[in-house]
This record gives sequence, structure tokens and C-alpha cells, in this order.
Amino acid sequence: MSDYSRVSLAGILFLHNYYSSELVSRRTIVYTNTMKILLVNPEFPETYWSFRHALPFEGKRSVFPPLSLMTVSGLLPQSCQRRLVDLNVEQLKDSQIDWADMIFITGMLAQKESLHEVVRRGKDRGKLIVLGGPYVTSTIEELPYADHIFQGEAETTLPQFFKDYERGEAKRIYKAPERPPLSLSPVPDFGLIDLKKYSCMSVQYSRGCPFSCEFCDIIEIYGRSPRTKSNQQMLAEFDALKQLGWRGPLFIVDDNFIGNKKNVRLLMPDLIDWQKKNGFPFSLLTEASVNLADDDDLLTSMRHAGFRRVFLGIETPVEESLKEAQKTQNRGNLLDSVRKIQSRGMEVMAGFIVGFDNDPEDIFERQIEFIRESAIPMAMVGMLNALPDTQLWKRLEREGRLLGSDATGNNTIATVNFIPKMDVEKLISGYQTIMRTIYTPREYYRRALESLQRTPQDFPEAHQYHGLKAVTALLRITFKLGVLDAERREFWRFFIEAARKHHDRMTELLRHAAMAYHFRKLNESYGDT
Ligand code: B12
Ligand code: SF4
Repeated sequence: MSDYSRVSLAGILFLHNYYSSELVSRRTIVYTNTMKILLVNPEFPETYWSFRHALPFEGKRSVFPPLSLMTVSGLLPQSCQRRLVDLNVEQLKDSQIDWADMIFITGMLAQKESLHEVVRRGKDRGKLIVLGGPYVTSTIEELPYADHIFQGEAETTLPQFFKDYERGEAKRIYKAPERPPLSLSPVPDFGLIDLKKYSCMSVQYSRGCPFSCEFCDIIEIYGRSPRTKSNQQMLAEFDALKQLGWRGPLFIVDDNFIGNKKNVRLLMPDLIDWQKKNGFPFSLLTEASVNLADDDDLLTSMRHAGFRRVFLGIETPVEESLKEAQKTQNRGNLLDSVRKIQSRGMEVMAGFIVGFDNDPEDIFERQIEFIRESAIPMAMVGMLNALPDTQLWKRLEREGRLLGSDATGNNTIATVNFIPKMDVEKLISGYQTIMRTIYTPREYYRRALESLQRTPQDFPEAHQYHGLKAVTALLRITFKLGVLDAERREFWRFFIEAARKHHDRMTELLRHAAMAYHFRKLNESYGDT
């Protein structure tokens, strides 16, 4: 380049810089008004709940959308531009990072590897990083570097952050002194996601649980007085999803939907009305404590509102272990409780735990037997792990039995983070025996058939599979499981029997076949870890 060109270039650059600095200051004013916020949900590893092996049958990418980020988006100042990238359904592009002024990242402990990676990429490109969600709220590990960290619920702290930010006084850590009332929780920004990529939508009605199970961190994070949204708030969320065209499963993600029974009882008539008026577009599922079985009226109204599945924390059939875990609500004959809930048309899913101090030597056989007899197809069996801040954590710490903070956040991987009473090798191999047994196709299909039998339905389940979509799903499943798969005989035995008895429940039947495949594949991939 000649000297002349250099001089001219310097001149151009000077002029450019001059105008840019003008622009910068002008842009700063516009900046706070039109801040661009990229919301990122890190990737989940393969777990029981990822349903990764079942999703391709449905042509879906992920089961649940990131409700936390859609809620956070609803709390942002109106003028902000926002985009959401869920790494479970798409990749994060550099251009998306470059677009943003701030990157908001959520995550559970189970997502921490991917979360760290997103933080690193955002930082490398000079972005402001804001973290929130269960991982940064409850971990005792060293957190990744972030400009701002939100611990706990954000309904009061996020609006405060933006006020502080405008004044140039934003803090590094935000933690609300009190848990916010859910009246402050906005209708989640469901429009930010591509609904077609998910097999289920989610909403939240309450936070917290009145019980005090020793291993539970929910009560430490969300409290023991369940707070609920109002009926109007809930119906507004239902309306929003319906307007966006959603039809099919809707998960009410509460820790314990019946935690605040007084309010739930008031909600049910409105929920039933809404479903009736709108032609039952959603088939509902939720989580509840086992004492749901004691409440006939609630069971009946849940049936009328279109609840099809409920996840229960059964944990163990051993009374001494339940006592140890302070799970007093799981009293009486648990098999009868399950059967009663099933008789109201709700498939029971449940969590089970091994590794309690009081577990007898034959705990593994007893768990297998219970799962068989209860006809719970989707049984999530985990090994007891101590989560930071729980009563269990504190007791084990006092007893000198903690083995460090190395929790993975995934209790279905055969690891323990404390010294159990039972020989650890025996515990792990017993746990693996349970998993290998309950997820053989024969065992799973037997439970699924029995569950279909026990859950009579008044009307067909809302689903997304009509016309071509239904035919494609059916073909994918029958070809993969009925032709290519080594376990095809078990598949056909189940399919023919189920179709003969429950031909009007084809969606459920196919879902069970896909689930049986997922759980078996996952078990195989875990091997004897
Ligand atoms: C629904 C749910 C699921 C669903 C759906 C998960 C999903 N894809 O979103 C399913 C059933 C799949 C699931 C699975 C698991 N889950 Co889960 N799940 C929940 C549950 C019940 C509700 C989550 C939710 O949607 N809440 C509603 C939103 C609005 O609330 P929120 O997430 O807390 O968000 C608020 C704040 O945290 C904050 N916030 C959140 N993110 C961000 C980000 C920013 C930037 C900011 C500013 C604020 C902010 O603002 C929001 C509004 O206040 C929670 C318990 C709970 N009460 O939250 C457990 C919970 C999150 N799950 C948990 C676990 C352990 C798991 C599993 C690992 C279990 C397992 N053994 O496999 C798996 C892993 C997931 C997987 N895919 O494999 C733990 C996480 C613990 C931890 N410290 O990480 C929780 C807290 C339950 C518990 N017992 O402790 N889970
Ligand atoms: S019932 Fe469930 S949410 Fe409630 S304290 Fe026990 S484990 Fe936690």
C-alpha cells in the first residue's frame, strides 16, 4: 500500500471512528432500550428422562421445552429483543452469540458440562453472561465465571437487576430475601420455541411441598408452604398454548401438584370447564404425593379434567426405610394406593430408591416385585444420593459419611456420594439387577398391558398424531421394533394383545412400545457401569 493510500485510509478511519464514537454514545442510550438477549438451555446428557431413544419414532427432538427460560423471558423488560436456543433441539451458532448483548443461561446440575461450554463460548466472544436455575442455586462446586448469577426464583430479582443495570449498579449475585408469590410469575413466552420439536408442553401451577422427606432438596429450594398461581393465571397459560396450536400432552411440572390441596380443589372446577369448553385439547400429567389416593373427590375431578398420568414418589416398599426418609405420607398399603389411582384412569409412573440405611438384604427383589405387582411401566429407580443442603446431607456430614461433593445430578447412574450401610459393591450390583430385570421387554410390556387394563378411559387421549403423522409414527415403530429389532417377538406379542383389547388407545400403545425400547437401549448403553 502507498503512503498516499495510508494517509487516505487513516483519514477515512479517523472520520469513521469519529462518527462511531458519536454513534457509540447514541447507541448507549438506545442500547438499554433495545437490549438483545439470547436465552440458552444447555444440552442434557442421555438419561432416563431424556427419552432419546424414543423421540425419533415421534419425529421429535426433545420431550420438554425449557420452561424456566420461557418464564424468564416473560420477566424481561418489554423493549428487550429475545431469542431462545435450546441445545437439545438445535446447535448454538456463533452468529447467534454475536447477535446478543447478554446471554442468559439456565441449567440443572445434569447440564453443567454443556453450561460451562456455553459460558466459555459467550465469554470468548465478549458477551455479558447471566446464569440462573437449579445448578447455580444449589451447587457447592465452584461456579463458572459469569457476570451475574441469579440464585433461586427470579420473579423479584430480575426486574431489580434491570433497574440496577440501567443505573450502572448491577450486582454479581442476586438472591431474593423471600420466595416470591407466584402472582408475580408471568405467562411463559411459549412463542419463543418451535412447539413442533417437542413431544410435550409444560406449565407450572405451584412451587414447594408441605412434606419433609430427608433426601429432598425441593423443600430447601422452594420451601414447605406451596405457593400457587391463581386460576386466571393458569387458564391464561392454557389459552396461550392453545392459541399457538398445541394439542396433546401437557405436563404440570409441580413438585407436588396436590401440595396445596385447598387451592387445587378451587382450581379443578375451572380446569374441567376449560377443558370441556375447548374440546379437551390437552391430556394432563403431573407429579403428586402418594396421599392423592386418600382423596376421592380430588381423584374424580382430576379424571374429569383429563389427567392421564401421574408421577408418584413411592421410593420403597420397606416401612423402616420410609420412616428413615421421613416419608410419612407413604403409609398404608402402597399397592392399593397405586391401584386406586389407576382405577381413575391415570397411569402411575413412580420413583424408587435403593441405598437407605434400613434397606434389608433382599431389597432388590422386593423392589422388583413391587414394580411388577403395581403395574407401573415407567419406574425410575435411583440410588440414594445426598444433595447439598438437604437434611440427609447434613446428617451424613455429622456422621462423617460424605464422600465429597461429586454429585452428577443424575441418580440413575450407579454411583453413591456417601458411605452406605450396605456393602457398596452389593448395592451397585443389586441396583443393576433391578434395572436389567424391570426393563427387559417382556417385563415392561407385561406391566404396560396390565396398566392399560387398570386405567379405564372415558374419552380418547388428546394427541398430536392425526392423518399422515399417525401413519408415519406407526410405520416407524412397527418397522424398527417389529422387523429390525432382536426383540421383535416380544413387541408383536404386546402389540397384538394390546391392540385386541385396547384398539381405541393406539397412541398409548405406541408410546409404551417406544418407551420400552428407550429404557432397554439406555440400560444397554450404561452396561455394567
Ligand atoms: C419439570 C422437571 C423435570 C422435567 C423436565 C425438565 C426440562 N427439560 O425442563 C423432567 C421430568 C424431564 C426432569 C428430569 C430431570 N430432572 Co428435573 N425437575 C423438574 C421440576 C419439577 C420443574 C422444573 C421447571 O420447569 N420449573 C419451572 C421453572 C419456571 O422454574 P425454574 O426452573 O426454577 O426457573 C426459575 C428460577 O430457577 C429462575 N431461573 C431459572 N433459570 C434461569 C436462568 C436465568 C438466566 C435467570 C436469570 C433465572 C433463571 O427463574 C425461573 C423463574 O423464577 C424441577 C423442580 C422445580 N420445582 O423446579 C426438577 C429439577 C429441576 N430436576 C432435577 C433433576 C435432578 C432432574 C434429573 C437429573 C433427574 C434424573 N435423575 O434423571 C432429570 C434430568 C433431565 C433430563 N432431561 O434428563 C433437580 C435439579 C437439581 C439440581 N440442582 O440440578 C430438580 C430441581 C428437582 C430436585 N429434586 O431437586 N425434570
Ligand atoms: S413429597 Fe416429594 S417434593 Fe415433597 S418433600 Fe417429599 S420428595 Fe420432596
